[in-house]
Amino acid sequence: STGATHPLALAPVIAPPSTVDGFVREFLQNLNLERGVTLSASNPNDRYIALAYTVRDYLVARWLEDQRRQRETQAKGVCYLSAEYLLGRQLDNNLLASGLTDIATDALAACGIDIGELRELEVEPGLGNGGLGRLAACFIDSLATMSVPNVGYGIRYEYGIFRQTFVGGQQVEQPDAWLSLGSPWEFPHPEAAQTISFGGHTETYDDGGVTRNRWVPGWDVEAVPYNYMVPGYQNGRVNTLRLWSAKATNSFDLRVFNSGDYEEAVRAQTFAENISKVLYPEDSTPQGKELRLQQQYFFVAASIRDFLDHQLLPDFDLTKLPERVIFQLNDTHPVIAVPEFMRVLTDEKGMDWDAAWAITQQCFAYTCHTLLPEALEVWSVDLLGRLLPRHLEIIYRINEEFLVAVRERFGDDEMRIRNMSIISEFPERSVRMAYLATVAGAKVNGVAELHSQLLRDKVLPDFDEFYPGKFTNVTNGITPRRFVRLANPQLSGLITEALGGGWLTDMERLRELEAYAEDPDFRAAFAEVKAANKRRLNDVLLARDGFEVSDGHMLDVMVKRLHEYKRQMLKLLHIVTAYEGIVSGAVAASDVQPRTFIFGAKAAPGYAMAKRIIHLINAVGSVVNDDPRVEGRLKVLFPPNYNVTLAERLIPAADLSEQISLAGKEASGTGNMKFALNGALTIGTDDGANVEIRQLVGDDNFFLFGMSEPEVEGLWARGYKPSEFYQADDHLRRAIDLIASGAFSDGDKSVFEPIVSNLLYDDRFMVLADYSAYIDAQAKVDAAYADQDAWTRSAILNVARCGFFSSDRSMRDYIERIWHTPPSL
Ligand code: GL9
Repeated sequence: STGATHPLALAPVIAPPSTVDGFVREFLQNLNLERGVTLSASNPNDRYIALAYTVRDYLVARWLEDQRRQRETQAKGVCYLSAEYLLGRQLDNNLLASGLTDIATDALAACGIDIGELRELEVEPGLGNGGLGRLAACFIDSLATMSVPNVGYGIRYEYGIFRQTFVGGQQVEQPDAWLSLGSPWEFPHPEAAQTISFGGHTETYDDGGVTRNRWVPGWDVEAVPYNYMVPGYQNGRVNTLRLWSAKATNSFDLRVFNSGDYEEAVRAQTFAENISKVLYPEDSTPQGKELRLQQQYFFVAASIRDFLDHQLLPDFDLTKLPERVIFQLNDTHPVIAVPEFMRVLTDEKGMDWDAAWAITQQCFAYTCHTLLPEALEVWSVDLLGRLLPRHLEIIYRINEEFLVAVRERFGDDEMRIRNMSIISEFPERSVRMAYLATVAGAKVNGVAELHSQLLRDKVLPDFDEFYPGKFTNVTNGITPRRFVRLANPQLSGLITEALGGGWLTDMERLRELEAYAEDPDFRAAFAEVKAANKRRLNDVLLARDGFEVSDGHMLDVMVKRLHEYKRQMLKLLHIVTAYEGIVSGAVAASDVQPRTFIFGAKAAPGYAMAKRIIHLINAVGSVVNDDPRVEGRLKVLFPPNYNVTLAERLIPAADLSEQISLAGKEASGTGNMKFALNGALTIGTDDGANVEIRQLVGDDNFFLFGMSEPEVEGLWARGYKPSEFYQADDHLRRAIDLIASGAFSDGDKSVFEPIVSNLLYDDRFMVLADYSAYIDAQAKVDAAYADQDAWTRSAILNVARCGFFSSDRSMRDYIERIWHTPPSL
């Protein structure tokens, strides 16, 4: 209690009235008080910021109330630890969640402002690379919508994922200065900074007769929390996302200052602040950089401290932690939290090792997002020991005790011991973070049925045997609020007309649309929505990139990170084959179903092959788009800088969703779900969540092709020779020869030679082996598309049968099988 006596201060959460007048007043006040301008003197950025503050003002009361209640009830909650949150724009989402969309639109119109124009000014926080970061954003949306206590913890990168531009068809990265015009959605709390230590050494000391180890750190930085509201969908619930930003500590400054070296003081400041400067743009291929480990430890140490010191009541009995919290590890990135938690419980809280370890094993769970061996993070002991010496000791002890237990169970099977050790010896001594997470976690989950199965059978079979019941699956999901309601308002309107309200938080209700698939009027309306979405996309791409989306074209879309395993090259070979067929005269242009192929993909800046493939897509695009022989039939568009904002426009307009990874490589995919829920049909391999999509929508409504995962393994075992596939297939040979001839590089054969020879002589992801099956499946797509009404029926069935992929369902699975965190109302 503050000792307040004024009646207003006794209920100190004040929300403005939910009326147009109330909104106008709040908005104008924000222009005056926060921007220091009048309406007539304001510029568009002032208005956007004032609008954002106004929406915030409505949500804040609920947020403060939910925080108060959480402190009071101390209900069990989820601390989601994720190095990435790919949030997308906030304004529309927060308007939708608060139910203020219409009021805000009218209020701004009454001020002479088109809210649509302000919407376009928001720079999306791109604090993630792709699927993994977007998944985290979907999950916190669902948790808030389901009223489950949750804090999302992460890093407030000053620069998010780079802005992609094309120069001469090649990717050039630009910094993403997303904060430069202000950041109205965040609440900075510099006064609540945590001090996070690094380096130094460990020492033993005498603790009343017992010898203990402790850490004597070498340097530290401040972790400043920035809080974001995470509103549930029209349920009055607001959870928190807390992102940490690095700042130099005073002690750091002071020490250097006392040495009289001003330049050195400023340099030290920069060094500290580098920690949260930039998101590493490598998806699935961590480079083992020291700064990245600094980032990881920085945010998990701050988060654990925040939870223990500020979320718990002061006299909390730490042995009760498993009833109060679960820390979910989003991939290996936050796994250093495990030894940090052990260090805090033992070294700082004085708990004995066994008790601390028993608690730790109940308070953590781990999600694995990949099978690619190069994506499983490993830190060299040398680096880890230098940066976090005490943590390395703790990891050694965890490993020692773990291996003792393994020996007890399996005997002195040295091969197995070596395979299961958290410490690997080759090529250098290092810590396998996925193993550490598996040993520490109460549960380990993969992200789709196939992936979870392969994780148990291929990646961690010994662990699966050692820990029966620890491994489980939770198939990924996507939030229907952003990816259906906001991205596709017209489809949402049509669904609501048919089903009434309530489906957006109960997506299994989409099943009721199955009956409507048989209704010609509904099909016509559905087709009209798709056509309208294509027109809207045309407007967006025209304004953004000067591209035109022609009427009557099938929209064939492949959007995702550029990676060889995802096989953008396979898509490109299909395009080159279609093009070559027409220009060689083998196929009459008039017989070809008009198609526009759309790509969206960023390549990791250091991934040379991926960047070359981007170059080739652009090169093929400019030749195809300029060739009068295929005009009106084939078009290739590659808008740069694919991001959440563009996804929201592209996906609802798509007819065909390309999900064509080599079977066994794509852990889940989540784009695949977004397309299906927006009425695109999928052409895909039996990989990741495609498997489950196909099972749900039925074979008649899905274009399956290519080898299955066991067939892939079989072909590897027999010995894969891509050149044999090249020799055996005329179309394939002609497509590859055309690329090799320099037809897409002004006759210069050298430009794409590395791609050609990689395909012919290496082809790790078996593009050539799946080529002919892919071309056949694409012929079936053409045939199916010719019957528009039947296609629309299939599209409706895709929507009707994919309610399962709501992230609300994913959250229910985590809650019931891993977290045990019921809603707290
Ligand atoms: C990924 C997997 O590759 C995807 O298949 C999966 O859908 C998502 C979410 O579980 O996780 N793992 C991973 O490292 N990325 C994924 O998309 N990469 C990026 O986020 C770029």
